[in-house]
Amino acid sequence: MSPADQPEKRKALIEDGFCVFESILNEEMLSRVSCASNRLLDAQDKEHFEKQKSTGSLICLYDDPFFADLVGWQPALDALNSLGYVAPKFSTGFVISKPPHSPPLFWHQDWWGWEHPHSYTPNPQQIFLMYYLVDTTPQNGCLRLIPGSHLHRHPLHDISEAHTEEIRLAEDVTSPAYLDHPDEMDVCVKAGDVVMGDSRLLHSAHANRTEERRTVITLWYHPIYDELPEPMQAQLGKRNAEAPSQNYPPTGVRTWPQNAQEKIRDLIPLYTGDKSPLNWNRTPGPQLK
Ligand SMILES: O=C(O)CCC(=O)C(=O)O
Repeated sequence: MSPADQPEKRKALIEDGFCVFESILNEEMLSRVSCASNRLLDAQDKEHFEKQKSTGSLICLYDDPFFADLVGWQPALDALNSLGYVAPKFSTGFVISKPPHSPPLFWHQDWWGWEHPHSYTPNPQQIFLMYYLVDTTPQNGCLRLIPGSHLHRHPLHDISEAHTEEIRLAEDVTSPAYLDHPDEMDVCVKAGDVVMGDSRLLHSAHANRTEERRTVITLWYHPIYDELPEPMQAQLGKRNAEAPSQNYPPTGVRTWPQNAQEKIRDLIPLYTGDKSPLNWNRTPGPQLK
């Protein structure tokens, strides 16, 4: 990792698990991202929202090559750079939108590499960049999180696994998976700010009790990809081979037209070594104390 121009933000990201950069999207870009997101949201059928009650929506941004412009957005890459992350890689992202009057999001963390000892060290293997497209408050479903839970075990780690069908359907919003917790912190932001957070951090979102849609675009980057253990690199890079064959049709970024791929070429992780991909496991082990 290189020296940081923003040592306080880097300290916050590493120790608390998150930091915020203000006004990363200018008005024009905010409007372009909002149009593309609304287009995708409006194209979903009713069933999509019914299946994702708690999240709101979960649309992969590889569904629209416009998002290459957001993934490669220079002010965000400059912000990463200012934390000392000069060669980040990108894996995937989602359009997550809470419709008016929708339930809270369940508590969860998003890291999948818990079977490797590197996952129990401070530097983030994967971070989220969350762009909220409207100003957020506890009333319209702002982000809430448990500071420090990326490095330390918390009782909310023991609730059921994230993204199971039961939990996605928000059938019982009185379960601890959705409730406020005394250790939680609300992160309210302005449209166009970006929240950067460690994927291991426990987080969720309040219910949307307003009449307006509340959308966030979550992008996952790997700030120290080159320093990650090879099995992690292999898991991230295996799907990006440049010449997919008939047996292996293109997935992810390789489904985008060439000009969109080109825009984020330096951010695409490519793994050419011979290690097997690390097993995908979203449950932290007993090493998390
Ligand atoms: O909807 C939100 O505010 C948070 C989304 C989220 O938890 C995620 O992208 O992992």
